[in-house]
Amino acid sequence: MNNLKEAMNEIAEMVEAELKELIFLPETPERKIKEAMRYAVLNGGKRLRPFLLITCARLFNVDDSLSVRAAAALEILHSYSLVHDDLPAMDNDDLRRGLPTVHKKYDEATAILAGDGLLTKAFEILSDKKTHPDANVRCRLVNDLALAAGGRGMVAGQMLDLLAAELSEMTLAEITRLQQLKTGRLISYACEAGAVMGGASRSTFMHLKAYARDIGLAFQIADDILDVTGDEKAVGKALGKDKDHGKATFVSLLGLEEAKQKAQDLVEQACSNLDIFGERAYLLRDVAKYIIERKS
Ligand code: GRG
Repeated sequence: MNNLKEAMNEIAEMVEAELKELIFLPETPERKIKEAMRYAVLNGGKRLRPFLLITCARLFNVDDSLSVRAAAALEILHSYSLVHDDLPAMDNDDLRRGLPTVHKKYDEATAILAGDGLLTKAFEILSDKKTHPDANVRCRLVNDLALAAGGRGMVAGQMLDLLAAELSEMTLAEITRLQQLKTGRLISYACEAGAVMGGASRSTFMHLKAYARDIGLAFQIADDILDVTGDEKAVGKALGKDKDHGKATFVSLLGLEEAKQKAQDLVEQACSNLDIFGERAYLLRDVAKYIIERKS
């Protein structure tokens, strides 16, 4: 696991530097929007999605100078989703990553605009020649992210999540679909984009996709477990909200022990999809385990 920690830190630093360059502060009157965008993106975070993207891309010998841009784009889009999710109209959270949420630090209108700015910035980066020399690859990166994040992906999942607050009963299959859309699709994108950038064969791509689907679900189960057993300081946000709102989660449906077992089974299943890469995929195996053991 030490290797994993080092590798995660190395990639987080690389991505941090890229993010600072990509969202620079202009000396113009609208500087405040860039400040809010930087605040949303540069305030910590595990940088899990960038780690997955760059580590998968390395399996195909993609140069880090290219994959770091795609990874930054994905992290920027992820940050937008958190900014909007925290708004009073959605989850109404005051804390994120242990700091005031963007609408608390600035104001609601600025937080909405910062989210909009981040969302569009992600596509600006992906469509730029500097991200990949092949226009077909850039187009695929853009199209796949639009599908993963939009009304057939994360946004659909968020809609289901809002509707779920009004439903008293949800089945395991319904919760699974909701979470696969809300959090799973972006995690899958991370792995898939690495493979797309590296021109992976269809079968290799499908193995990574299957790995990503399983760790995405395991990630969400771990999140539900943290909501019940986690430490607010370590997690950096208010916990226990799902229970307070009577929302169905993997823990409420399965119970704590079964939820832990399911996450464990998913990680094992995920890792079996990495056999084709042999030893080279050790970091992906380690990060799958980390996902369910994390404290934040
Ligand atoms: C507003 C369109 C829209 C979507 C929001 C992702 C999301 C959809 C909401 C976040 C709500 C939430 C807390 C989901 C649980 C899983 C999750 C995405 C946690 C945050 O991701 P991490 O743990 O965060 O990777 P860091 O801070 O490490 O980047």
